[in-house]
Amino acid sequence: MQDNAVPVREGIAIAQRRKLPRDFVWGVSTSSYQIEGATDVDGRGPSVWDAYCKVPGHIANGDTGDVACDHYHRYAEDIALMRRLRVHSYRFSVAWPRILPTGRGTVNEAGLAFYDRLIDGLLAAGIEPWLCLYHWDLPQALQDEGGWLNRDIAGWYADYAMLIAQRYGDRVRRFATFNEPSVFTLFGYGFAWHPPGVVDPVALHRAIHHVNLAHGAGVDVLRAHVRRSSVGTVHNVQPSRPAGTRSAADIDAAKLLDVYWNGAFPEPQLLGRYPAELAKLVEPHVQPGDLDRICRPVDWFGLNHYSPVYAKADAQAPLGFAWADAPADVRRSPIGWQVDPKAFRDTLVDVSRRYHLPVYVTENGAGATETPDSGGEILDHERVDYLRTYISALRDAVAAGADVRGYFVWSLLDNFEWGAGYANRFGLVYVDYPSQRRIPKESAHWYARLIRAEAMQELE
Ligand code: IFM
Repeated sequence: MQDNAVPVREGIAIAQRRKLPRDFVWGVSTSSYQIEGATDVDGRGPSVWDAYCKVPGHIANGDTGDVACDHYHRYAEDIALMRRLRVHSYRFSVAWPRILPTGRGTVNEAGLAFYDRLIDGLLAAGIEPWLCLYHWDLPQALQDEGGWLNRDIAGWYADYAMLIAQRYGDRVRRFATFNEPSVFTLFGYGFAWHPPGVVDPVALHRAIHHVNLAHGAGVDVLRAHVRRSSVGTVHNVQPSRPAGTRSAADIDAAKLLDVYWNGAFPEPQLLGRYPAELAKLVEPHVQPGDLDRICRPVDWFGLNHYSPVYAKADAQAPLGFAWADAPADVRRSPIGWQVDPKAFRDTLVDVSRRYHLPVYVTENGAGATETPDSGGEILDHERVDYLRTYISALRDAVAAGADVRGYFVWSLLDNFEWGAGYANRFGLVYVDYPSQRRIPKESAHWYARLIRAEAMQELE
């Protein structure tokens, strides 16, 4: 154990100092492309990520999601793991091209049946499914028709939401329309780090608006067709800070990143307006009535939060700022992300006050590059420490008045971490990819003990 690490049992006591609301939800999150594999099995159509991964240089080590954690075939084992963790809820995403191989039109019954099995297995294990409709794996066929740049996509998405509501709405009531819309739009159209891999500010603003329109259309469908539905969106919200020299220009760069990262989706969706800096840029793509179509009533705010993000001035950059790493003088995780639980606490308080919605932390966790020790164990003390201090910060936020109702660790399993491939591991459970063996890490045992201890407290 490291010198400064808190022993695990004491860690639970510290993480438990303040009481959380009754019925607080403890869960874990994953997403389809990152874990399912089976990309050409049982009629699944190609997604934009299948194509993007095949281009040399896009993904570290040439990795792809072709096999990933083979969750498509091993979902029952993964549900059993969640049972051992004692989680109440599991947030997963549906792969749009698995149930609609070309994005619209012909339905793939085998794909629908997979999520039936998953949902039924979760319910049988006493775990509530939280279904996210979009975690970035757009059907390639829709991309070929313009993808998020085609305004018709709001209707295509609404039809997809209808299929989901009609098929699963008898067993699922928790739905997220999107996961981190600001990430896939900014990285896809602003930095070319995600598909479709272009740098085009006009396209970025168009895509932002169409994703917002799709969100509004999806909310309406889910609310109308699922009894007792509980609908939200999963936003990533993190303070945006200036890197580089921290000059006035860097400060402006950080403010601009903040607009794209933290404002472009929650503000139109929940406040009915684009942030002032964005309004002019989005305007050419907006039609009368659009903001009413986007700003629909939702039930909760899904917050993904890991660490502050950084920007620096770059006069040559198409968006007027460049992405930056966290400075060397701040505390950082093994993959270089800043560790700052106070920023998490402040974000929770801020989001809760600003949007007046119950907040569920739908992702939080720590990445590392780890291997089992000689005894075959993964003693991930740094992750335990991260989770302990972030959960403690969450309690501080609740004590300060934030309405936080749940917390989901990212992630259940090590998985395909987008451009970083399989090198960055975020799981509570280690995946030995060649054998697909799952090995719960120390953090998994810690989390299970925390959930049990919380349940005991609720009984007191
Ligand atoms: O793996 C991702 C996930 O897909 C979206 N949120 C951040 C995670 C860690 O980078």
